[in-house]
Amino acid sequence: MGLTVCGMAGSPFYRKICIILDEKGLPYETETLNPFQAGDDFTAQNPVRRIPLLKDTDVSDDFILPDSSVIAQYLERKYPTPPMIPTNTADYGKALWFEEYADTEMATNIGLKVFRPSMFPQMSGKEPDFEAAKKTIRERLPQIHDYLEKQLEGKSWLVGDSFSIADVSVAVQYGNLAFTGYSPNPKRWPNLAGFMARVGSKESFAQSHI
Ligand SMILES: N[C@@H](CCC(=O)N[C@@H](CS)C(=O)NCC(=O)O)C(=O)O
Repeated sequence: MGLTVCGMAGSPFYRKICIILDEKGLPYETETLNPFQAGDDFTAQNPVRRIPLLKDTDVSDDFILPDSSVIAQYLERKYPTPPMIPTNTADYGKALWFEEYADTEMATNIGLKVFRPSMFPQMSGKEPDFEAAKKTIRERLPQIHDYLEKQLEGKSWLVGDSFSIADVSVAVQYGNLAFTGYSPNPKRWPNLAGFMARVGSKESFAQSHI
């Protein structure tokens, strides 16, 4: 079996795939790929130049898939057990919704508007824009926390009663938020705090957030 995940640990989308593979107990290699520094061959692998990529040499030496959602569906089809995408139709729909919400609404606000201005400048010796990050934390994130707080009312996991792609997708976005030093106040969002503690106690999540 020859699975390789290409990307960087700072990417929630890259970690999403590593967690899914770990939950499925599948062996895989990782290859560091920095989307901001990669050469022209990266454009050939993924015309939108984003990580992660999955290589699967079981298929062929040049089989490459971009996009974490596509990769997750591919892995689920190829290795259905244990399921990370629910098989029950209603739960399947709900799980894909949470994945979409995390990958777009959460990633735009947390990734682009908090993580990037706080962390990216520091990597190149520049001043971080904490004011921009704080503005998003104050003005945009509470509605995300409120929504998820409600969705988690009386539940351990977002969909059904087991850990799924819905939980992974949401939790990796909060992982990037935690990298900046901010976490939602557990007094105001207790369900969310409990959820993140449960996800954090998973070996697959802890491993990918070292
Ligand atoms: N929808 C894509 C999003 C991937 C994505 O945005 N990756 C970021 C890293 S977290 C990236 O490669 N950014 C490169 C860039 O913006 O140029 C997925 O699910 O894989």
